[in-house]
Amino acid sequence: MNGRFMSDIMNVDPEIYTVLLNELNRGRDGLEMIASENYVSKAVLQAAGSVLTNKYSEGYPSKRYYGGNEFIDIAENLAIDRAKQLFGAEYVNVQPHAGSQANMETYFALLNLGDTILGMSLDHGGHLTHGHKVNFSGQFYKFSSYGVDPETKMLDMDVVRKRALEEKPKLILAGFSAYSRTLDFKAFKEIADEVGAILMADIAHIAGLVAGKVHPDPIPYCDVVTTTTHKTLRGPRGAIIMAKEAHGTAINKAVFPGMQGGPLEHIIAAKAVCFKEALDPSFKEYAQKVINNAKFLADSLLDQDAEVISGGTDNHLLLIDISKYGIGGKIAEKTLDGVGIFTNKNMIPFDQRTPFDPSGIRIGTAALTTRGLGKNEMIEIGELFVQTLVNIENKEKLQKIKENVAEICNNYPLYPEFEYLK
Ligand code: DSN
Repeated sequence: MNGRFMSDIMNVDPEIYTVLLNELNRGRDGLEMIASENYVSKAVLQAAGSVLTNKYSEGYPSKRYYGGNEFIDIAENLAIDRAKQLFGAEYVNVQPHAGSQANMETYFALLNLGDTILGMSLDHGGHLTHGHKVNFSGQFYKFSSYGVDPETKMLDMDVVRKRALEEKPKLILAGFSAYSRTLDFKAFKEIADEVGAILMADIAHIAGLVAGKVHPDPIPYCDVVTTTTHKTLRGPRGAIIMAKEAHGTAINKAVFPGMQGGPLEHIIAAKAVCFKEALDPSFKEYAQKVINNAKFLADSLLDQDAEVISGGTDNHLLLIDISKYGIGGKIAEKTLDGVGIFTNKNMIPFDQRTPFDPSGIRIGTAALTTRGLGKNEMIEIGELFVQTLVNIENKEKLQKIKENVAEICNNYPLYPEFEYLK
């Protein structure tokens, strides 16, 4: 992406050009701490913005319903082979458009409608597709749940086992979108075997940490593993499904023609680029730094007497109970946004408030680590985070915090080479 490319958009569609420019500048001027976001490389962006968007490729490599896929097949096979190598998976489908679709397609492949799934309670960190009543998952399948311990706010595998013995699920789901500790996949596998359940992991949040070998590996234990590709894995917005070879045919059919039509081959090419980048030894260093930064940030927050759920983190994210500041998540998120600290409001375990204005703020370190920030900045950001929530009514203080945030941002420019035209 260079100035000339952007000048086409500027001439053809100034309104969209302005959106792109403003979004780039918004990112440049703030600290991206939404735990599910990251900054992709220019190589990933180029693949995602490529001519592959022009092509129909329904089917799979060498078995397409349209001609002219000889180059598309190369890209999709590269994506599959690299994902297999990266995660050590027997089978990979790189076509799911997003994490929700990947989960939907997995349930569709392996279950009958109405079957029981045991997953993490949504209030305790599970995801919408893990059984929320307004989501397809909660409407088409019978979900039951396990949650975190009221004291430690961590998963207790004895409780998971008890729930599995009670519910006799057809599938046990290990995964979350807001839990800051590692999952014991071996223990999940033992429970699944004991009750005769399929074991599925949704590693959307931690895929980059798993790929970087700094998080316990679900692949040896699980029948199926789904993940998005754009969070800690740092690829384009999309998803993949990994599985034991025996499930491959059913999953392929569930993805196409079961749930999807034409695959997004420009995004699949961008996934291939992302997997190549993640196979580079430098990605291991990145993944370790993400975890180190999360721990530095947790320590800084704890030093400011913030209520960090479960007392810390083992991965890239942190959940903060903000009740003690006398505000809800909605105003906290808005005020943090105003000083340039981008986060999202989130339910905390046993939350007494609503999802629209919960008691928690979720933060993560994947994007800031990509941007190059380290220990010193994490310590400072922990202080600025708490100072913002303590001074929610103090405009002068908030302005000062905003200036501090701007200084950090200026020291770590985002996409500095982009020649966006003004
Ligand atoms: N919406 C994502 C997250 O923020 O965790 C999960 O899909």
